[in-house]
Amino acid sequence: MTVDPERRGVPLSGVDAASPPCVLLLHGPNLNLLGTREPEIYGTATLGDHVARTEQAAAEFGLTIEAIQSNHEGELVDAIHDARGRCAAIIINPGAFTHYAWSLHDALAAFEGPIVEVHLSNPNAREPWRHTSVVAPVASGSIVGFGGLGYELALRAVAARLAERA
Ligand code: CA2
Repeated sequence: MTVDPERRGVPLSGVDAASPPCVLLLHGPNLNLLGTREPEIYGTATLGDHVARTEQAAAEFGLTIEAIQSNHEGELVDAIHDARGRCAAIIINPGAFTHYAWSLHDALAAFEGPIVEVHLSNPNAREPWRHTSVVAPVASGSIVGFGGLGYELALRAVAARLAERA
């Protein structure tokens, strides 16, 4: 693998070493509407803003971001499958799927790299039905309640985990 010496590169094993390691950034339902409604809960940044912020953090570590948003559970499952053996890590905000989509749990369980669950709001401080995450048990960790900063923190956590594995 070629690492830009100006960057804090993340060595990898088990993924395609020919190109810069990718991190799959997944977003679930309705998150395409960020910035248009409920700014008091989710802030004013758009999904594009969050992706750009994560890309910027990734560049520091010689990582690239592959960003996918879908309102369809099966498409997210397919994206996770497609990342196996190809992407180094996954950062996922599954939206409301967090609370009941066991297919995402199972797909993520079959992914070999670090997984970070991100939520803009703190679901544990909201309605009781948001207190359960079916993704958390198969994630390396969860970052909740810090708005867009959560994506940057997640990227740093991923880079640290990948460096440990090298
Ligand atoms: O806090 C988060 O990041 C959530 O994943 C956001 C989900 C919610 O179901 C989770 O409990 C916590 C909902 C995202 C809906 O976002 C919208 C944004 C603007 C307009 C409408 C929906």
